[in-house]
Amino acid sequence: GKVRAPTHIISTISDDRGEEPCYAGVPMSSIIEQGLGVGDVISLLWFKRSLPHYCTKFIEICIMLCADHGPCVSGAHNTIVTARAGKDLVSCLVSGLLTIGPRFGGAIDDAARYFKDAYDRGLTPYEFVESMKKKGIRVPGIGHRIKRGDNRDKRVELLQLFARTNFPSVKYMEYAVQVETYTLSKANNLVLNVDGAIGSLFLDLLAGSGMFTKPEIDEIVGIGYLNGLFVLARSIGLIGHTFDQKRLKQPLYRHPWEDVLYTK
Ligand code: Q5B
Repeated sequence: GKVRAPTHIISTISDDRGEEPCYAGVPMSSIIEQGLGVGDVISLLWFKRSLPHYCTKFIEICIMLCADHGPCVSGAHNTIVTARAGKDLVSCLVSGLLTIGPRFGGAIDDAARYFKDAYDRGLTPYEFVESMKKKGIRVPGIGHRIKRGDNRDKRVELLQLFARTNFPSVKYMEYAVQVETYTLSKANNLVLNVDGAIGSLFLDLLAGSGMFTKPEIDEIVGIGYLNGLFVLARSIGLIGHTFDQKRLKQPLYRHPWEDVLYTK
């Protein structure tokens, strides 16, 4: 029989060798003819399957709602400073992206991990939050610099509304809301933030859609796919901030001395 020389790369998500490129086996023309969108393309390339419409719509809503949050957040600030230093688009983009992490935008995976573990183990919100406090870990997905109990994040409300209307189950999100009720009783800034809303709701999507086995869900949460949603979304805004600064011909940024505490 034929002997295949060992390959150096294994790839399972796309193939460009035929007449037209395929994403997870679905030809490009079929994607266009069916009128599919970015949520469907993400489903194919990240999850290697076609997901129901409410799931792909939810993915698209996450992308739209996280595309930008003004010039003052860490990522946009870095991008603006980099653009004003005269750097190219990719440098401006990555300098902003590199701020995404456990405090800013990159708490979605950990929120999903911790909420899933706590819910699946039957911990009450009190037991969960207090156990995190004992370990000295801030609850991922909880807390915001400007959002408060009396000034909720509209993005979180929109995600919750969509999921309550369209998802078969929102048990993880409702658990996250109970956690928020408890954390808000401690401090007014400890709201469920956009990372926590997406993390808990994606657990509901994975568990409730019937499209994923339990080992697959564990693998997705374990590898950490979900911060990818924020990275992808915020790239849209960071690219926008780059163009904005260049269009405005903004000069080199230098932070004012008055705003630095010089001390020994
Ligand atoms: N405390 C987000 O902190 C922030 C606590 C907590 C228990 C918590 C903080 C945090 C977890 C990570 C997370 C995603 C750093 C946020 C995002 C995207 C964004 C951004 C934008 C966009 C804010 C004051 C007191 C202290 C703390 C306690 C705070 N958080 N306790 N669990 N989670 N959250 N990140 O305001 O006793 O005084 O020592 O790390 O989910 O990034 O718009 O800006 O779209 O761009 O700096 O929305 O919550 O508060 O550090 O002064 O803490 O609250 O221990 O207690 P702050 P701090 P104490 S969404």
